[in-house]
This record gives sequence, structure tokens and C-alpha cells, in this order.
Amino acid sequence: MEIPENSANRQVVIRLTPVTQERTLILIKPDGVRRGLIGEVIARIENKGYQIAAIKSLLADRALLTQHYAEHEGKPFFEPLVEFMMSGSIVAIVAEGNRVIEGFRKLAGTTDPTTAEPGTIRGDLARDQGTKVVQNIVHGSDSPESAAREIAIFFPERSDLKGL
Ligand code: D4T
Repeated sequence: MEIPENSANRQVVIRLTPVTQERTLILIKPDGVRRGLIGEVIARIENKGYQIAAIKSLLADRALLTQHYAEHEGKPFFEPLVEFMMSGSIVAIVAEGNRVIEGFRKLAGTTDPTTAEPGTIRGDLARDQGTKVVQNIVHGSDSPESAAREIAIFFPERSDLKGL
């Protein structure tokens, strides 16, 4: 069937075309891995409709974490943060989708798990442990610039993931 071209049809085509894709770097931190929450976190990412473009389990070393958390160097929680992040395996994930950076941060909830909204990863699954560093299950990039920088740190071998 031939669809006559008019402005209404053109609008449908425009609406169905994805506008932009975006990528984010998600980390499941050692507390999430220790508690057996890898599947739960991945399910929340996939149930929301984002694609997993890359995933790996690793033991992060100080050099990698100092690069990743460069903006926090010198802050009182920096050393406990690095120690905590080296205390066990982490899972690094690159997720893709339109507005995935903002969307995953909403899924994660606020940094402080005590006040993170129920329904979020941190609100449902984490609480204050009385430790020097907040243990809040996941990390998610906070901007396209951070995402590009962090993906390059955790997936240097994946040149195909550069450029969004
Ligand atoms: P990440 O980076 O892990 O996704 O967490 P946020 O984006 O929510 O928070 P952040 O970068 O400001 O902090 C990084 C990491 O440090 C811990 N933290 C943070 C802490 O222990 N005490 C603090 O006062 C802050 C600000 C929690 C997350």
C-alpha cells in the first residue's frame, strides 16, 4: 500500500526514529558483588530497557581507582573509598540507550542509601553501615564527558565504544 506523503506521515517517521544513543559506565561495587546482587542490578538495567554493551568482572587496583575517582582526590573519604573499592571484585558495565546516564542515576537513587527513595537500587538494597565511606552498591557516570572518560578507563580494549 502506498502511503501518501503529507506532513502527518512525516511526523510519524520522525517520532519513530531514535534521536540519540548514549552510553554510561556502571559499576557494581564490592558490597553489591559480596551480597549477590549482580543479577538484581543487571535485571533492573535490562528491565528498564537499556542494552548491556559490555560487561566484565575485575579486581580494581589503586592506579585504576585513582584515575576513576580523580575528582575526589584529597577529600576525607578518598582513601576509605579506594580501600573499599579494592576490597573485592567489582563488575563494570557499559549500558546504552537514549538518556541512559540520567536514567540509570534515577534507577540508582541518591548517593546516601538511607535517604535514597524506595524503588531505587540504593533505596531498596542498601543502608548506612556506619563505615567511613558510603557503601551504595553501584556507580553511574554523571555526564557524557564522565561516561566517555570512565568507559575508556575500564574498557581500554574496546575502541568500538568510543565516540558517543
Ligand atoms: P558514585 O560516583 O559512586 O556513583 O557515587 P555518586 O556519584 O552518587 O557520588 P560521588 O561521586 O559524589 O561519590 C563517590 C563515592 O564516594 C562515596 N562518598 C561520597 C562518601 O563516602 N562520602 C561522601 O561524602 C561522598 C560525597 C560514595 C560514592
